Amino acid sequence: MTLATHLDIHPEVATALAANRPVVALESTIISHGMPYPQNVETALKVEAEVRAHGAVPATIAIIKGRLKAGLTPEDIEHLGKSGRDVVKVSRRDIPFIVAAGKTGATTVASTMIVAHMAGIRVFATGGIGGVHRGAERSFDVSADLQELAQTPVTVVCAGAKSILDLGLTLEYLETHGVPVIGYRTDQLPAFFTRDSAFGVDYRLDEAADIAAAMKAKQDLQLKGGMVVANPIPEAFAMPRDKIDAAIEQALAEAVEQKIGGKESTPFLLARVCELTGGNSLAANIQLVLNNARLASAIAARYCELAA
Ligand code: PSU
Ligand code: MN
Repeated sequence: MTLATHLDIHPEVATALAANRPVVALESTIISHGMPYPQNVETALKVEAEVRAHGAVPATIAIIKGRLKAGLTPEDIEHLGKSGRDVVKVSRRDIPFIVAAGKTGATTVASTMIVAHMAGIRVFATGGIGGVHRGAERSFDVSADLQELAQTPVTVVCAGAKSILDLGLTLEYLETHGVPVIGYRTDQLPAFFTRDSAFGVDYRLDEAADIAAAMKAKQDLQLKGGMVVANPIPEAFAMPRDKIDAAIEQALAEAVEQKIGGKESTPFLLARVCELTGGNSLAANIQLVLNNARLASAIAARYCELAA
């Protein structure tokens, strides 16, 4: 039994990897649980096209009928988007059960990193990472994404994290586990819909080549784990902070009222914030993912040059 027993690398992805050409991993929980249909499918396909337009090969990751997939067909993406929350949200702990049962699952940041690493992909673009939830001192709700970043060598390009989370505690957790947070052309941690927050980043790097060089150094030194690259939402799509904050406060209050917990917590909060802020937040969400796809493509290309 080897990895290959369970993993299907799309031929286009496999060819690119073998030739040391840039590949960017993309997640599927954002498709099934992070956005409504049909915008989720349209966005997933647009993000793949954006990666291609920037010289890299996209590898959207999911589990399809028990097979780990690095690279999906448009039909797979349509199915994941249309089924929405009927598709299981799969984080690290869930993988063996979905594989053993031959089921289909949408991969989170954590499980996407795992499959990307199995396939040999170094760079991954998404919207926002999971983190330490507000009130975690009582709920212990800390996303498995953070622990994955501590152990799996994949660079995750995101727009920071939504303030449904406790951003300060999230940074503390990452620091404890040796995960650097890089600000791309910013000194501040972006908070997904807004370009800044009350928090700084660990390192500001202004060029994709500098990020690739840090990845290469980490790899050469055999330091385990990945990196977070925080890429602020483009100015034109950033949202007024008070609007977002009000929606987040309401969503958090409803979650407490309805006793939402465990793996349902994040999808519930994301969906409510989206509903409460209307179409604007969805449009912003789509734009920031596209922006991250562009930066991830550039980082992947620069990393390939260093590895050549
Ligand atoms: N944050 C977002 N959009 C998302 C997610 C988080 O702004 O789609 C998804 C990602 O797949 C992330 C997951 O890995 O939620 C985290 O879930 P949890 O907090 O249950 O670990
Ligand atoms: Mn959680």
